[in-house]
Amino acid sequence: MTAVVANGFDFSQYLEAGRLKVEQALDSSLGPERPESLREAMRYSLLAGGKRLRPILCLASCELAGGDASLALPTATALEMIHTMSLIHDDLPAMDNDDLRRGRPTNHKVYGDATAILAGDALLTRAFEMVALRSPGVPAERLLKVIGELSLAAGAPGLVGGQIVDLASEGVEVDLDTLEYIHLHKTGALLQASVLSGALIAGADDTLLEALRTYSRAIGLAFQIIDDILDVTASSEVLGKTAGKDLTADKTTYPKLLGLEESKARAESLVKEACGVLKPWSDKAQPLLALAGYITSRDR
Ligand code: GRG
Repeated sequence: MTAVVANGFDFSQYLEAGRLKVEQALDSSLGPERPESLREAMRYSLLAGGKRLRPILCLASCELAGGDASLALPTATALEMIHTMSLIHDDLPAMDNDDLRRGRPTNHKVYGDATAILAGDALLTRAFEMVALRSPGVPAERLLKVIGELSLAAGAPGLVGGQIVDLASEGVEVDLDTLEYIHLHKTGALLQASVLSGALIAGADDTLLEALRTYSRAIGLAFQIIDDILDVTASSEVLGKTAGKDLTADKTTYPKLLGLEESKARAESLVKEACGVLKPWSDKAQPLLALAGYITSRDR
């Protein structure tokens, strides 16, 4: 990625430093799972790379709220665990039935369906363990709020609800409202929880939390619009997952409803809205502002 430097803030460097911090934390987050086959399947998907956007958003928002990012690191790993489990389950034959993820064969292709389901289950429950039992130094009432946000984002009010509507929408005409519902739940909910949980750990006040709620809703929707666009414009090699999947599965997408140009314009306008609400925090918000821009400029 080319260096993006604004007001002395080097975003490429920030992103890479955040990614390395998260990779290290993820590497040491598992153990002592038994049997070894379960541990291996969990590690296979958790340590397969990925942009690590959710944990980085969490750390950035903790810092914006005046917190020490290291206190948010266990929650940041928890977010990546929930995200990874959702990818493992999404790729199963009963769901999107895919064989390529993060540039490698999907979890069930390597370990079989049963182990993939259980590795996902173990990652999901480990995520809550990370917050409840492995977050030293954070007051219990803040952790409780984080657990609440993660529960809402992962369950029926979030990812699960979005996924159900998404699966039910294959091969049928879907209007823009339904598509927005799918995107906000299937993808937006966890991105929102990433931003909010970092701020909650830092003890953010209601004004900042409300601004971050608006910011994260907008970037969550923009993220999935760009995902829809990349599905038709990028290659499987670059994406690390099967390109053109939405077309094959006969899914309604933003490009299908609005065309490529208008979809891109909508994503950009959402990012503008997201950045607008953080204006009062200007300098301290540089990482979150740059992360919002990255969402529309990314190529994978
Ligand atoms: C969480 C209990 C629970 C169940 C999961 C399977 C399922 C229910 C939901 C599917 C959610 C899903 C796969 C949404 C797609 C989100 C998305 C855009 C993924 C790609 O995210 P990136 O681009 O991927 O951040 P990397 O690999 O970079 O992390």
